Amino acid sequence: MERTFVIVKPDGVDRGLIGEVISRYERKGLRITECKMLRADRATLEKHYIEHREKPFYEELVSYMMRGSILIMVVEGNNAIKLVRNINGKTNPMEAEPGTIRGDYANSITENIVHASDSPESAEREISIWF
Ligand SMILES: Nc1nc2c(ncn2[C@@H]2O[C@H](COP(=O)(O)OP(=O)(O)OP(=O)(O)O)[C@@H](O)[C@H]2O)c(=O)[nH]1
Ligand SMILES: [Mg+2]
Repeated sequence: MERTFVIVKPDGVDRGLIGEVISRYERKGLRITECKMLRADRATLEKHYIEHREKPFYEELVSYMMRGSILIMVVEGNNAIKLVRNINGKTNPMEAEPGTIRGDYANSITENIVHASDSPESAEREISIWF
């Protein structure tokens, strides 16, 4: 059993895609074990995105994530980390396959609907930041 940390980002919430995102994880046999709606503050986002702090898109990313409400959750199941990233699709919407969340709904590399942890270490680090 594995757990991962997921965010439905402000564009996903504004576009009414919370149910769509959650149902895709649930249909794959994963379970939502924690869930909360909130407005993210800069200090929390700076911790969450520490690996990207020197990147040219960092400020745009943090501003976008503060633009509206987000839904944070913990998703559990066998191989949850890899399965959720497969369901989300590639970061760049031009490379994300149809049938993935980003492939079906995103057209911008910044505004790409969802976040999910990329390793067990990131998952535990991110869960402890947000919950
Ligand atoms: N504008 C811009 N935004 C980017 C770029 N790369 C990443 N981002 C944004 O920064 C977020 C985090 O980047 P990564 O961690 O590399 O991508 P990821 O693991 O597929 O996405 P997350 O699940 O959100 O972490 C992405 O989801 C995008 O919102 C880029 O080259 N340009
Ligand atoms: Mg990432």
